[in-house]
Amino acid sequence: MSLISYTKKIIKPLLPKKYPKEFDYPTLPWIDKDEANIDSFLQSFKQKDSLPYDLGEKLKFWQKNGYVIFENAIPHDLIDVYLSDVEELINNHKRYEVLVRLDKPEFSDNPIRQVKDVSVDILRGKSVKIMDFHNPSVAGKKLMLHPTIVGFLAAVFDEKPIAMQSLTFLYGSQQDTHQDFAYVVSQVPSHLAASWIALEDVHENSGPLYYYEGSHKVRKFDFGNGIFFNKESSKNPVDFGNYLDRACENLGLKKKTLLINKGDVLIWHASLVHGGEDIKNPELTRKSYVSHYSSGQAYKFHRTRLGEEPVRQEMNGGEVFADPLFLQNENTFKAGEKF
Ligand SMILES: O=C(O)CCC(=O)C(=O)O
Repeated sequence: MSLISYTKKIIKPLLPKKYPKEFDYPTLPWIDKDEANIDSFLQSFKQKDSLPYDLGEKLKFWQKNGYVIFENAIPHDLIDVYLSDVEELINNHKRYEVLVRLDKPEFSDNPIRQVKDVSVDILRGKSVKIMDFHNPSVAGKKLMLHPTIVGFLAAVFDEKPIAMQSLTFLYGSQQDTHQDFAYVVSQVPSHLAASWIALEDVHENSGPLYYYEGSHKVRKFDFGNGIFFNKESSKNPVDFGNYLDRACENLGLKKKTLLINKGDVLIWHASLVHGGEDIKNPELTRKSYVSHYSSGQAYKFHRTRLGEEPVRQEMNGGEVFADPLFLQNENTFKAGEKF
């Protein structure tokens, strides 16, 4: 399959036939419903006692603000192994079948490429997202399915979390303000969350992530054909960003900059409004690892093989699917096995 048809196949079949204007209320995660009662939920949520944090406090913060931060949650030596896997991938890119997204004007006709077809200089530069490197990298899987993250999301979905995809950044993304549900779509669009793991301390001039506290409740943007962005939309991502910035400012929501340290994790709600600040010092890297998650009922198939039982890997009470396009490469970066 060509990369262009790969991209089309990822997004298109996951979208509902008739595009909605809002999430479907009955299918919302329990915590997003009006009647949600965290204290009574916790009485029957057995895993809470095995978590190294006060789950009730974190869930209450999430419900109000649309995100949580876990400081010092991920061991630095696991991060270092993942970074050495990334180094190997870039240095010897001609050997590997891993996709990158290049958000640069010169690649706009076909932004998704194989690493082996892109020069080391470009791979090491800005506006590059390494896609789904967790599939070959065992360390990448252990990061995305770390018990701190899985335990929290199991409570948010009241179900087993499934890791859908990952993006690895060496520099700040400088991405427009957005909400993820418009771009990352599962069969139940509200069953979505993301984690952002700092692979190094974040410097304020490196183009940090920003987000608006409590913005997961702003009224949804209409792309002209509903809440998802696709080729039939009459509005574009810039319109989306402008609408969201204005809506958050009008509501007086606080804009926060994510200045966290290596090993800290941000987890955000499907609808949290966020984006990437401008890079003020181009010398500064901002190494980070983003993963998106859904629930078992909303993400039953790998996005490139709808209707086909995926090859599942279970870890810490969460799951991730093997990449059906490159099955032979799954877990071939083995350094993470020692953790
Ligand atoms: O890390 C960033 O700068 C942006 C990441 C992001 O917005 C996303 O993956 O949805």
